[in-house]
Amino acid sequence: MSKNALITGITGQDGAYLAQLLLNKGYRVYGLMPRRSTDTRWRLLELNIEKDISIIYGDVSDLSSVIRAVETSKADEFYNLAAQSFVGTSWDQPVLTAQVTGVAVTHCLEAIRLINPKIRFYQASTSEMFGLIQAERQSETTPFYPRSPYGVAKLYGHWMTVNYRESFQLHASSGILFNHESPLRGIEFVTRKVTDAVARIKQGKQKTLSLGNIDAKRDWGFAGDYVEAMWLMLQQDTADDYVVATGRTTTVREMCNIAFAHVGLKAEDYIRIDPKFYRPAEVDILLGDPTKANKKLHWKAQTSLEQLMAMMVDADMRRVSEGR
Ligand code: NAP
Ligand code: G4F
Repeated sequence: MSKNALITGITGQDGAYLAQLLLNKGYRVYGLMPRRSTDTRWRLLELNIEKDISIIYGDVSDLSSVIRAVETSKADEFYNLAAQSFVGTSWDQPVLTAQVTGVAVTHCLEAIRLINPKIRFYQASTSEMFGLIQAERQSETTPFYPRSPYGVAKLYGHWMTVNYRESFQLHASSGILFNHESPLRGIEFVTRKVTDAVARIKQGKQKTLSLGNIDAKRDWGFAGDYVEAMWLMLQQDTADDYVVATGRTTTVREMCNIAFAHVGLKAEDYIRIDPKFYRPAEVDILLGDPTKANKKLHWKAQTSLEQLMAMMVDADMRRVSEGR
């Protein structure tokens, strides 16, 4: 019998790829979508899956919305991907970030506890919780030290997920995902900002690219690979926490070199440093240790950073040439 899945954050990068994955597996997919004044479904439209999803209007910061979504969807699996997910904005909107990215996780867990404790729950935790890293390679046992209001809010959601698992025996898992990108990445994140700029510069529509701290290092993977790990976590007999990462770290500078080189340009000819993109506190380096996910979930990142950048630059070359 086919299963029902509820996804919050369905219009985001991961929400779109996860919805596609679950539809391909035969799930009925319900998405909680906040009302906005303009259409936010561009990713679902790009994947051509918008007609296959049942939208439930609501907001994760509104407990009644979440309760209604859980009741309406009759979910077997609940993936909480909704968040104010941009680290930079979290210093400008720390209270909203706490509510949407942090407290709302408890709305999801409470709705499950009240309506149907058998629902399996996935929480979108993050490597940003490691912040000022306490180990060279970060694993499930590495202590956390968040460096942004976003990281602090996510840490609250992470521990509430662990707590509801231990207190009420919920099948609640937390995926500690390292940075993952794709052609559907929001334009404010550094990889997509770079690939969009590469396309515009190559097509004569932009002259330079302004960035902040290009010495920061990230463990970047492909979002399409990472949503598979989310699904695998909920297929296990027991819930648990997993680091999902590639195990390779690269500077923003080197990522730019890869992206520009894909269209035969040199990054150094176009990059300008603008202090306005520096953050009040930086996460200098992230490098994940995905051994547990490799062994228990049989999951491994499939896409190299070179392949990922090529995929993103090619998509932006197409969009820019179409005038988008
Ligand atoms: P994203 O593209 O920014 O998507 C966030 C989604 O949350 C959007 O659909 C957004 O809808 C929705 N949302 C925001 N506020 C909401 C609210 N109050 N109620 C309901 N929905 C709301 O993020 P992503 O990259 O797909 O990431 C998915 C999740 O994984 C997020 O929780 C993120 O923090 C976490 N994560 C991401 C990464 C990564 O590298 N991508 C790594 C670790 C963890 P609108 O667009 O309408 O606002
Ligand atoms: O692309 P970013 O904005 O991603 P960040 O801050 O690592 O956060 C992303 O990954 C987290 C997982 O670790 C997620 F939880 C979170 O939701 C989000 O998806 O920035 C990456 C790095 C940072 O060190 C930043 O300072 O790039 C540096 N950077 C340098 N110049 C820039 C820029 N970042 C942005 N966004 N824009 C710049 O111009």
